[in-house]
Amino acid sequence: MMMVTSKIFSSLQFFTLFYLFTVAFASTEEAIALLKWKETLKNQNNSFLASWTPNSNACEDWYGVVSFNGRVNTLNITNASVIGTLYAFPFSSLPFLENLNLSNNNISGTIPPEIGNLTNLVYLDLNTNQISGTIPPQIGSLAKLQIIRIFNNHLNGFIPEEIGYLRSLTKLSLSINFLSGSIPASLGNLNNLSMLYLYNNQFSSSIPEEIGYLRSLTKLSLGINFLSGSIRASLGDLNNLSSLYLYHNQLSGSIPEEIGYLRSLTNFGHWMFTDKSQLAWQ
Ligand SMILES: *[C@@H]1O[C@H](CO)[C@@H](O)[C@H](O)[C@H]1NC(C)=O
Ligand SMILES: *[C@@H]1O[C@H](CO)[C@@H](O)[C@H](O)[C@H]1NC(C)=O
Ligand SMILES: *[C@@H]1O[C@H](CO)[C@@H](O)[C@H](O)[C@H]1NC(C)=O
Ligand SMILES: *[C@@H]1O[C@H](CO)[C@@H](O)[C@H](O)[C@H]1NC(C)=O
Ligand SMILES: *[C@@H]1O[C@H](CO)[C@@H](O)[C@H](O)[C@H]1NC(C)=O
Ligand SMILES: *[C@@H]1O[C@H](CO)[C@@H](O)[C@H](O)[C@H]1NC(C)=O
Ligand SMILES: *[C@@H]1O[C@H](CO)[C@@H](O)[C@H](O)[C@H]1NC(C)=O
Ligand SMILES: CC(=O)N[C@H]1CO[C@H](CO)[C@@H](O)[C@@H]1O
Repeated sequence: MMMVTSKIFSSLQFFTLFYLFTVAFASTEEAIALLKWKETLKNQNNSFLASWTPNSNACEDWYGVVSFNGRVNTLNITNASVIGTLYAFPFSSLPFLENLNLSNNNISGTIPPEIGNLTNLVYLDLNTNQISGTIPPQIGSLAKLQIIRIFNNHLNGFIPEEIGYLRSLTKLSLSINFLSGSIPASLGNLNNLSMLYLYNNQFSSSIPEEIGYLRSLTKLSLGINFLSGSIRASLGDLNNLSSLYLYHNQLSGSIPEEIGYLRSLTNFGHWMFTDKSQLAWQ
């Protein structure tokens, strides 16, 4: 009896120690990886990131870092004068990251394909930086993503069709970039998408019929592109649409009768829309 009890006790002790060790070890590994990224920034003396030092506790003391159970959950480093790239960002070392917000900084270079390793990511916000290149198709691995905001950068190339795998997406904002090609039909898979902002890019071809499958859409902004063809009657199926902006494209024909049936539609801008304040929609 004694022996059994002490055996149970020691294995409990072992697991407790093992647990504490792995938790401590994991967060140390995450902190080291983040410090390596900080070392690549052009302005390492950035006063916002002054708290990021090897001798402090990343979970408790670091600016913009929120941790749960010793693992980094949120990196909220917006408008913090960060000048650098994402090439050394520790995408593979932050398996529990849910919220990555690096908006309003000066991050340049491309988005590495390793972004696909952040498999628990829910919010991705890189808006208002100097990011160039294409959107890596690996983004399609991030099945939990609900919000993507990469507006106001220098992205080019096509939107990868893999975007259609992101079934949890509610908001996609890629406005004010140099994205081109046609709008992918795979977007039509995103049943929960309620806001789609693609204005001010270089998209061409016609608006895919599949956009009409997005029954959760409330806001659709495709203005300032090179979209051609006629306005799809399928847009008339979007019962919850409250705003539709198509102005400044090369669309032809008249507004389909079906769009007139949209009960929720209160804002409709077509060729002549000029209210610049609406461009702030992101
Ligand atoms: C950071 O370092 C740069 C030179 O590397 C210097 O010009 C700048 O004034 C420094 N900024 C601060 C806040 O110390
Ligand atoms: C992110 O940081 C900004 C600026 O410090 C702050 O205003 C905002 O509340 C933070 N958001 C979250 C989710 O922590
Ligand atoms: C960024 O911070 C500056 C002050 O450092 C402030 O004036 C500006 O409004 C902020 N911008 C955003 C988008 O939060
Ligand atoms: C971003 O940083 C680069 C390199 O330091 C600099 O040349 C550029 O002017 C910065 N751009 C903005 C918008 O701050
Ligand atoms: C990122 O941070 C900015 C500033 O705090 C905030 O306005 C924005 O909503 C955040 N993005 C996400 C996806 O939470
Ligand atoms: C879509 O939204 C509904 C209602 O908010 C939610 O229950 C469901 O899990 C969402 N689907 C996905 C794939 O996230
Ligand atoms: C449309 O809006 C109504 C009322 O807000 C909501 O109950 C319904 O779930 C929405 N439909 C879709 C497909 O999102
Ligand atoms: C562990 C893991 O998933 N690593 C992947 C990170 O991303 C690169 C680029 O897509 C892949 O090659 C790795 O396999």
